Amino acid sequence: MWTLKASLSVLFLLVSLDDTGTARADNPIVQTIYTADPAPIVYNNRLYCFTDHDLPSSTFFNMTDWRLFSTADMANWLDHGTVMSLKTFSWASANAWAGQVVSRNNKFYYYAPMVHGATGAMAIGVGVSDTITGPYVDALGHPLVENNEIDPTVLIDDDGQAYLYWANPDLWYVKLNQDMISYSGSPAMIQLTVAGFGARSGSENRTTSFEEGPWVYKRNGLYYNVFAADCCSEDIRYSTSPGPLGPWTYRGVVMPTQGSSFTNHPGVIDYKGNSYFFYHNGALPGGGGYDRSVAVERFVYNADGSIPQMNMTTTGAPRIDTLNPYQRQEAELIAGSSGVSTEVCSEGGLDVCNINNGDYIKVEGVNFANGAKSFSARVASATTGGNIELHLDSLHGALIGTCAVRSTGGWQTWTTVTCSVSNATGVRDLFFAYTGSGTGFLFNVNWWEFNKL
Ligand code: FUB
Repeated sequence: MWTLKASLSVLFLLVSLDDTGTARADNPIVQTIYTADPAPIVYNNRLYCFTDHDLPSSTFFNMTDWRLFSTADMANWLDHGTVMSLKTFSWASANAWAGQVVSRNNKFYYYAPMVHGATGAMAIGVGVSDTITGPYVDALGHPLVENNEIDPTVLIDDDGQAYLYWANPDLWYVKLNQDMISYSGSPAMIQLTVAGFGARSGSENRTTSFEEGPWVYKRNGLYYNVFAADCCSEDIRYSTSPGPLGPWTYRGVVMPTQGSSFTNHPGVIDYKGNSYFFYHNGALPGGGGYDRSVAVERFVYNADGSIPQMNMTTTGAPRIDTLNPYQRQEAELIAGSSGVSTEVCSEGGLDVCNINNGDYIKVEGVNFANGAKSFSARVASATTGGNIELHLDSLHGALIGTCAVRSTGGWQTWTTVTCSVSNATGVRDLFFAYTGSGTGFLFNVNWWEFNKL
């Protein structure tokens, strides 16, 4: 049962307390908060990744909201903030766990597990939104299904039939109606056999390796179920089938047990001609079993449709596009960072906040082309401010400009500062190094842009 993980996790928590490293690589994809249970979806030529939100120093999966990040280049991730929370569902009381968003009927449906307060059991709710970025509202006012099992995933087949699957310890499915918020027939179990899901080697008393986190999709006529296996620690395995309901054939391990998290959770997607495998681990400082972080690897399917085995890396997926610095960019578009946070901005969207002397943000693949002449940023400060230093290629690389930020009279009192820039040409990684001599936070940043004049 998923409850067993609570006791096993103490070991992982102790290990994670030793993690005092400060390195920020491209994996995990988010450094400002702990994220878990990735659910990628492509919409309008952009890759969105919905995540859970682990709380710092947790001793259980006591999450309260769901987050969204998106990218157009697999390197720079835009923070969209909270898109749904336990407060969205009046009947929910705890455990904002692994969900998935699918698009249909010109709407977006967010299937997510949480505790049904009245029964104390895990139940699956449905959030709905007209836009992918939310906010999502409760589509039903009550759970869609409830049997104390979790981790919903949805497949919409080519014939239009949608299937909701969820799991742990069993694997359930039900046929969703066209409206995506009701179903036909009764929930039924997919039989878990060793031939279908592999033999178990973990500690729990189950026959097959199947544990939780099914991610069901169809590719080139083959149905895939990628899932968290064994417990605990989990690895990631997969099965394939000629149909949405089986018969499933076990195909092997996608990612062995790695990283300082006793759970893992798959999300698989094709984007701009590449295939990506999303997962989570405990790689951020202070990370562990209850403080996880989402990461991604690029992979290539074998000719027979099989998925190659992958390892967790800190380098992540290669960047596949460049960024135009002459268009206004949100400050919360981040490839790597240290120290900073994000918050809701009074001018819309989010801003970057909690900036201290020495903190930084990295943005990758910035295409300066023939050269930038100036830089502008939208900033606010309730203290004496500081400086935004602009460095190329590394945190201490060539300094191309420095923008001074002074007090604006409040953390949400915004003004635009501009400074001159030199020697910024070509495609370069850009580091915003934040400096200042005052104590406490220096300033907030809402957006930035370079100018050719
Ligand atoms: O994040 C809470 C639970 O941990 C998820 O629902 C499972 O898949 C596991 O990752």
